[in-house]
Order: sequence, then structure tokens, then C-alpha cells
Amino acid sequence: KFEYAPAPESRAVVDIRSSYGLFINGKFVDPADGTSFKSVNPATEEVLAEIAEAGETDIDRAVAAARAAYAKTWSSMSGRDRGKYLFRIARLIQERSRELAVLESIDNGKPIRESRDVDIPLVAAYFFYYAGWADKLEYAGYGPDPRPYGVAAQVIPWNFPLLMLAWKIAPALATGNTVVLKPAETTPLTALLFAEICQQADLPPGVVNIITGAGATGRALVEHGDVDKVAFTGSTEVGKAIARSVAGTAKKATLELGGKAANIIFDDAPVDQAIEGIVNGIFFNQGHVCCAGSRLLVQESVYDDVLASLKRRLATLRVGDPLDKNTDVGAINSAEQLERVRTLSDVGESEGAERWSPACDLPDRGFWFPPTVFTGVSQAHRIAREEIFGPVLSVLTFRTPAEAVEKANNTPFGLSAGVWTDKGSRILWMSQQLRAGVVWANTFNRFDPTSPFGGYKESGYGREGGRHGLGAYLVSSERSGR
Ligand code: TXE
Repeated sequence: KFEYAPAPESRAVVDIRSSYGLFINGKFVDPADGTSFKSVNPATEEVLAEIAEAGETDIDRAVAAARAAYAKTWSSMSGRDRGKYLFRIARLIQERSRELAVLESIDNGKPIRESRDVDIPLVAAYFFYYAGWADKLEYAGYGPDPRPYGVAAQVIPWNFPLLMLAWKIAPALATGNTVVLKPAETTPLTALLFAEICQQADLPPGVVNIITGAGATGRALVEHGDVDKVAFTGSTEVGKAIARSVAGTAKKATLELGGKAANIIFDDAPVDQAIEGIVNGIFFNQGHVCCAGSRLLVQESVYDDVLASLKRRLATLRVGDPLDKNTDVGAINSAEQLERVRTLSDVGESEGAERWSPACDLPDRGFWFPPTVFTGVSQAHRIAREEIFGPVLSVLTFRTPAEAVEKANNTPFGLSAGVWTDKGSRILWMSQQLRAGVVWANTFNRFDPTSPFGGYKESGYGREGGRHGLGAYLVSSERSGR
């Protein structure tokens, strides 16, 4: 059944196989009970490949492979040698970046311009960054003898499939942990191509294991008795279930969950720059971004100007084929996600907010939603409180900086926020007041491997990225109290 033959719909630049097995102990293997599911191109609804679904036997095998690799090779290898493997992986990602970008856009629906210019370069950057730490852990501030946890179970979402893999795997390996990673069921293909890159880099078998499957596979992996550390990015609901499941065990967990970020525009903000920041904040990656600027807070005195400029700019956005280099907004990742975006948008309308979208022709097949702006939104509306995770912006207004802070913080989440103003002192004051893990000033959605990322409140706990991201994988982070 899993014959690994090229599928007819493979794009020239990337060889998509008709079926994929599980990557366990350095090899692709068939699942024990032979079950599988399909990965679909969200822009066309065509089936891309048959993907193996890992059951308990497969998860046991993957965790055992990671445990053996941890004990026999990886934990005792010098940091310098671990770094060499990570540098090799980073270089292979650069070499195969075109293939990875095309595959990411086909499987996820995101515009090729984003996967080519943002996702894949950042993936390589995270591997280079953590490769550099592998032999310098003693200087990272986690005590004289930083120790890894052991086997890390990592579960990631579909919005940045390969980038989330890099955020999880690079620091885990740099610190001497081995991993079993489960990509999201709608976007497994780049993780499976990454498995091939691990083979190409001669990574010792078992150091990285990739198992595919849906939520049940993720749950069984996280609950496995021989896992030491859990790292999860996904919905708040599943994050809470994972927190409950690790409570009372010796497992450590980091959780990166949802958001409802405020992008705050003061009347002295550079307007053109702010409009670009608003557009990037919510329409980048179709709004499938945990830190998306999904609530726009505009100072009342500039509300009319900002709204008019924003609508003019939105009328120029090109929605359509993710593989077209001119596309600004691609496809919604799945039928389920499209349904969630539709439902919450309909609720916005029924609760009395005013809905607006620029004229745009959406393709007949595939999962599409137009860029949408809601005005007349109050804090009580569900579209101002719940994560929509789509190209939908809710606009609110404020008069004073204190009111902006009150509204921005009035959410169960606390992942990110944006402040647009000409006043440096206001930026400093706002960033102290805002209860968000990241506050951007006069920019939005900027990522860098040197910066920690993570949330307050229901956006989760733990930090990924930067020197802080090493601590999430080191026992000694507790000893030194970090
Ligand atoms: O998330 P899930 P879904 C939010 C966003 C979106 C909503 C639902 O609002 O609309 O979540 O998306 C695996 N134990 N975010 O349903 O289910 C699952 O297989 C262990 C924000 O896709 O959380 C996938 O690999 N794992 C978010 C991953 O968890 C489980 C990104 C995420 O899926 C599991 C994605 C379980 N019980 C969605 N159930 C962000 N923070 O960026 C599912 N999974």
C-alpha cells in the first residue's frame, strides 16, 4: 500500500510521493495497523498524498527509538558534534529551500512569496542559531553543567508547519534531547521532507522521529509514559487538556496557545507605515497566526482617515493561487477552519457589527475567505474576544492611552500587541502596561531566532527562541532558577 511512487500531481520542483510512511529510527516505515489519511491541497481540494496514521504500537516504537538514541549517542555526544549536525541540517534547508517553499505552499495554502521569503529562510535561521549554541551551553546561564531532559514529545499546528518544527526541533537537539514530533494532520508534507533531510545529514537514527496522525495520535504521544518533556503549539482547548494530562507526572511542558492581539494606532502614528502594519498584522498567512493583530484599536481622532486608507489598501490585495508570486492572500488551510471563520464572522454580523470586504473573485474550488473588516465592534462582541484565526479584522476605538491599555488587555489571551506612535516614551509606557509576551513598536509580526516568544494568561507558558528557548529543554534551567 505504501509504495512511495511519485504522484501524478507532483509539481515540477518538488517530488510529492503518493504515500508516506512514518519516520522512525532513521527510516520510513509502514504503520503497524496500516491505517492512513489524506493530505489535501487547500487551494484546489485535490488529494496530495496518503499519509500513515500512527497508532499506539508506532508511538511506542518511535519513543523507544528516541530513548535509545538519547542513551547511546546523542546525550553523550559533545556539543560541538551536535552542532555540526545542526549546521548541516541548516545548510541542507537552504539548499532545498525552493522545494520546501513550494511544498509548504501546496500543502498549507500560504502564498509562495511568504513561504519563500519568510518561512523557509526563518527555518534555516533557527537551525543556524541553535547550532551555534550547542557547544556554548555553559555560557547560556543555566549553570555549569546544563543537562537535557531526555525524550521530547512535540506536537505542532498547521499554520507554519516547517517553522514550528524548527522552533521545536532545533533547541531540543542543540541541548542534547531527542524528539518524536507530530505535525498537524492537514500539513504533514514538509515535516516528512525534513525527515529526508535528517537522513541526508546522516543524523544518527532515532534522534528525530516524525509520526503523522490526527489529535488522537498527538494525545497518545503526549501521554506516553517514557516521554520527559512535552512541547505543544496549538489551540488553547487542547493546550489545557495537555496541561491536565502532564499534571501529576514528572513531565515538563511548554505551551504556545491562541491569541487575540491588539494593534494600537495612535493619532501621531506614521499612517502609511501603520496601514502596512495593520494589513501585515491580520492578512499575513490568511490570519492563521497566533500573534495576528486581529483587533485594531484606533484613536478616535484618526479613525475616519485610518479606515478610509485601510479600505483603499485592501482593495489592492490579490487573493488566489498560492503558487502565483503576485498573490497576497492564499487559501484557508482546511474545510474545518473555513467553517470556523465563517461561523464567527456570521456571529459578528448577527451581534450587530458592520461587515466589509473589498470586491474580490474567489476561486470556485478550494477553501477561500475574503479579507474582511468589522467596524462598530464592542468589547462584548464575540469577534472581539475569540480567536478567529482567519483574515478577519475587528476594529475598535479609544480616546486615551489608558483606555487603549484597558481594551488591549481585556482578553483571556496575552501573546502579542503592536503600538504605532511617534513618541518613544509612549512606546516604553505601553510596553510596560500591556500584558503580552511580545510588544512590537511601529512594526508587526517580526520574528528573529534571537528573541524569545511566548504568552501570558491563556496564551500558554514557557518561551521559545533566543537563549530563553534553551531553558525549555534543560534540567539545569530549574537548578539555576531560570
Ligand atoms: O487546533 P488543535 P486546530 C487555534 C485557532 C484554530 C483552533 C483550532 O483558533 O481555529 O485553534 O485549530 C494536535 N492531544 N490554533 O483544531 O486541535 C493536532 O493534531 C495532543 C492556534 O487545528 O489544537 C495538531 O497537530 N495533540 C494555534 C495540533 O494539536 C492534539 C495554531 C494543533 O491542533 C490533540 C493552531 C490532543 N488532544 C490552531 N488534539 C497557534 N497557537 O498558533 C489535537 N492535537
